[in-house]
Amino acid sequence: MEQATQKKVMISGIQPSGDLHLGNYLGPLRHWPAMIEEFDCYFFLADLHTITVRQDPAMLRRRTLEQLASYIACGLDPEKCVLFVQSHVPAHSQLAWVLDCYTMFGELSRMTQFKDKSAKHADNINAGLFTYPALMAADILLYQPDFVPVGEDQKQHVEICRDIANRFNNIYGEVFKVPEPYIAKVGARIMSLNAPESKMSKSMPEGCVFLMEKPEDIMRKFKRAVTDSDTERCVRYAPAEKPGVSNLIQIYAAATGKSYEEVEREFDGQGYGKFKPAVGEAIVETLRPIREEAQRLLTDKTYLESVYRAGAEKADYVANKTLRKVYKKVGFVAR
Ligand code: ATP
Ligand code: LTN
Repeated sequence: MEQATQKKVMISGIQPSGDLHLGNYLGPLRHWPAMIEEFDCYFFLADLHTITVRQDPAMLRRRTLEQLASYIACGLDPEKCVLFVQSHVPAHSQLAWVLDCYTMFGELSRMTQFKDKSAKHADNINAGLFTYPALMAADILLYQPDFVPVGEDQKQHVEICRDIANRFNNIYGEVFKVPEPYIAKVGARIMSLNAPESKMSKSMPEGCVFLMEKPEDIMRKFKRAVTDSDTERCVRYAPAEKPGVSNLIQIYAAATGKSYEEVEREFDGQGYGKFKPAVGEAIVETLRPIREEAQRLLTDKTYLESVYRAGAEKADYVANKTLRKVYKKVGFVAR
């Protein structure tokens, strides 16, 4: 580990609170395999974060393993990056408490995700939901990363993480590296297939395509995708006027690596009838090898266990170095 620190460091996580979907894949996940070649990468399953909203314990366990299998199936080779479960590395919770004390009530109150989730779960506006960004800052700062690859919706959380790090550094000296968010341009905000004004999300399953979904179900969702009621019915990228079609263009471009102009040219004069199934097929073929490999890995629990155990050990080592430094700086007596 020590000599590898010449490379830039990256960290990111996804909550195993629902099955992984196309938004998670085309937004952050699909970019990660290339990053492991270039950077020292840490990818984790953010299980501590999931309990800010009530979870079914058995489902959470199942999804955590499934998500790990999907990470590997998407190309995250555990030999080349560190894959771990957040709750296996106690330093996350330990640093989160310290950072809670350097995070302001006012700044937490401004977080869009807190406002959205407390509106959605009005019966359970718990302290964890409110202080979530401090835990996320701990997740990040423990590893002294240069970049944090996330989807557009997490930018605000990376920004508050930077503010917390700067505040701490201003008091105690350069303890934390202040990381940059890393947001891919194409695919950063995939919209729901049946409500293209909202982001694709597991809480709206009809407009959401899951990575483990059967090809026929994926095709059905794409064929039913909402397009636009304009009269020209042409495949043209114009998000404000034609959100449905533009979203499909974005999905097709992300899956095939083509530019928006190339996609427009390919379907020029063909109407939506041909375009929608073509996008569906491109996604079915993109997801097929991932689904098959994840299913295969899920039959080998011993292997998955060996991956997350080794990951926790490596993560623990790096995280504890930062945690010890922080404890010392704030004045805790070493054990
Ligand atoms: P929810 O359904 O509760 O909104 P989610 O599906 O967005 O949750 P998260 O765990 O919040 O799942 O997101 C994991 C990662 O995927 C984050 O980096 C997030 O930015 C990204 N992401 C989620 N949805 C999309 C989307 N529709 N388009 C692009 N990126 C997305
Ligand atoms: N908040 C993120 C998940 C997450 C994360 C992180 C992402 C938790 N900790 C650290 C990047 C870095 C989400 O809900 N998608």
